[in-house]
Amino acid sequence: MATLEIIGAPRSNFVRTACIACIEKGVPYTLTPARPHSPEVDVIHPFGKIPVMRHGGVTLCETKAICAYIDLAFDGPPLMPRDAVGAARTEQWISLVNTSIDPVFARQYLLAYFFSGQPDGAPDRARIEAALPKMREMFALLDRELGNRVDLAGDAFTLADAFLLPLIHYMRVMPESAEMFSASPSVAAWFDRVVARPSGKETEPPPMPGRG
Ligand SMILES: N[C@@H](CCC(=O)N[C@@H](CS)C(=O)NCC(=O)O)C(=O)O
Repeated sequence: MATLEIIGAPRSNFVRTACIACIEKGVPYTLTPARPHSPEVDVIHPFGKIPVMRHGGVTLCETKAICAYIDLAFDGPPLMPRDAVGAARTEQWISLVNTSIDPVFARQYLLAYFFSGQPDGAPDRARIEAALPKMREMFALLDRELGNRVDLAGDAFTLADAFLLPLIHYMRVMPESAEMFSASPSVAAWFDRVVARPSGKETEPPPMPGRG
């Protein structure tokens, strides 16, 4: 069978999640750099988003679906718990990250810095300021939750951690979110643990222009 191919930009948090899933599962993969809405992406994702995946005749889009395929099609440690409660808790946290946390941390806050749409490319301060109260609430939630457990959904690494890690990676380095990160000791301790795994180290993205 052909090598599994993840297609997307290495700086994308969702692309990194798919790569982490491959490494945690022990699945060899290649990462083919591609931007959203490029032809190789559009042919697989109906809305041109990254990552997309090819494995032999199987093509898939949407990170959670790609990760489910990686988890179920290969031998290796489970990325989702196989018991009902553990699986549901993991799904719950993936959903919270994807539908509430990513839209604020990445789509609102990070994009206001890096893809502000301002003519001079300057950060969109209004968008940033509007995100900050929501970000504070989310950091407080994560800090409470991660204070009770080793990993986001339980006491072992799961896909929930793979979805959150790439977002926190960027939160550590941007000015306002770095302050929130420093004031969240349980988030910081969790981040140090997950980023030290081979999947965290091997998928570290290139720094954003002007940032670590
Ligand atoms: N629901 C998608 C979201 C993926 C996503 O938003 N990827 C971003 C890059 S991090 C993207 O392709 N953005 C371009 C766009 O939304 O048009 C998934 O889980 O894979």
